[in-house]
Amino acid sequence: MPGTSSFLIVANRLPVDRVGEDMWRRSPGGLVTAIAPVLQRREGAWIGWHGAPDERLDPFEHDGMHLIPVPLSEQEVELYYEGFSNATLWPLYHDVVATPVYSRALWDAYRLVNERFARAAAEAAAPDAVVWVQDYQLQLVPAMLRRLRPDVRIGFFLHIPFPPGELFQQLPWRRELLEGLLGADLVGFQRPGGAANFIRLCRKTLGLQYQKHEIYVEDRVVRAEAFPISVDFGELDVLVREPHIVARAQEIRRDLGNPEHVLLGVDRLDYTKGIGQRLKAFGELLADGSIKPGEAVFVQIATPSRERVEEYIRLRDSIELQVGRINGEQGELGQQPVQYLHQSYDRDELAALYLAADVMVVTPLRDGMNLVAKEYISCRHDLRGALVLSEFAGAAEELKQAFMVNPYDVDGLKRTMLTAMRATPHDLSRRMRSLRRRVATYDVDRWAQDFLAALEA
Ligand code: ADQ
Repeated sequence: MPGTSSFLIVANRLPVDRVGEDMWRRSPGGLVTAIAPVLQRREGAWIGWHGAPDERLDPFEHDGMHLIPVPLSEQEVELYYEGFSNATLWPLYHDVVATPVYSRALWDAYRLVNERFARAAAEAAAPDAVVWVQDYQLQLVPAMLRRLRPDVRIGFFLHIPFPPGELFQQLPWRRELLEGLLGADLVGFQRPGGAANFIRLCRKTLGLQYQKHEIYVEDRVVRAEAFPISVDFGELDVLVREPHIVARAQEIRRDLGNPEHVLLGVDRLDYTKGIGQRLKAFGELLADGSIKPGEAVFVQIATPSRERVEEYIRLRDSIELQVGRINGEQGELGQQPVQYLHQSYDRDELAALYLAADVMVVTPLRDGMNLVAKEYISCRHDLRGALVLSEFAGAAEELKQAFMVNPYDVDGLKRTMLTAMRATPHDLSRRMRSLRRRVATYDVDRWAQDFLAALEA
């Protein structure tokens, strides 16, 4: 029996966090902001896990959205989410910067949970519905759903990089994953390179024919293309002009001792983000006297993330050791060059931090897009502020006017951070104007519209 939703989002998580018994709050983040209005307009539904293991919940309404919880057991969280998604796929898709774990038990759980999501979507979708599946945790869902419901139109978007064949081929279940994605009518990637990697792999591994963006799968055509995700430029641009944000930004600078340069990093605490590399570069600049004591402060905000996965536990220890060393060796009484905060902040505080920072340092070793870079740009209507950006972030494809770096090159990183700190106001405003033009025209709303237009064409 088909369901009643003509538009469905399927994602690992529902777009809400629990704030009390049966009380929910919309989760922060661009995806929710972009998709919530589409859902509300189209009477759609969102299928996802609600965040608590071993709990079954009935579908409920929140904020004009129909939400359909998918249950996960404690063990499935461990094997499917922390395991196959975050200890196998995440490192493999990010250039194997950590060693992926290949385990049949993790794969079995991944397949089982993907099947459950596909069944939930099949039950909720109205005849000929549009279903948009999100991200690496659910790559088998498109094919599973197509088997159950050949009538629906299926889109898939991968938020993280899609790796080159040399790496992807390591995966013992590479055929199954490619076939899973090929269940979709449209497979979206952050960069054209991701789409090209995928198309080449379909030819090489599955022997499929293709032309440009189209792959021929039996009697169907699957399109694979890039749709670079973005942020809500307009919302940030308005928010950051509000007096309480401006005042808070000034207060932050004062609390830091009004240094000449405030450098800022904002990331989930993840080994792909290059936090250690940027701290090393900053520490060396202090040690070799390129930055005078008290001249600059580095604020590193690191959101707690995946705290039960082993690599993340090790990363936290190593970053905290590094911060302690730099402050111990280069600091003075009452004056620490690195301010490290292992905490989450709300939109207002993040906006104030962006406004307070002279140099935003975004140095991932590999990143699907990196929204922090685009958020920073959205907040700098004053045309001040410098963006130091890794060439390995998806965002580098669009944000050509940033100060580009290779985060593996410590000397290059040091040089570029200094160049950004010493840049003239004229140079900064010229760069920022062009960066803002890009993010303003290609915002998150446009991203969702473009993807859905291509899916429904
Ligand atoms: P992430 O790896 O999480 O996303 P990113 O794109 O930078 O990386 O998004 C992080 C988001 O979390 C930003 O909106 C940021 O403001 C917020 N955030 C970070 N630190 C925070 C803190 N301390 N407190 C509160 N909020 C914080 C994945 C991919 C990316 C891709 C996005 C979207 O890895 O490459 O850009 O999905 O597709």
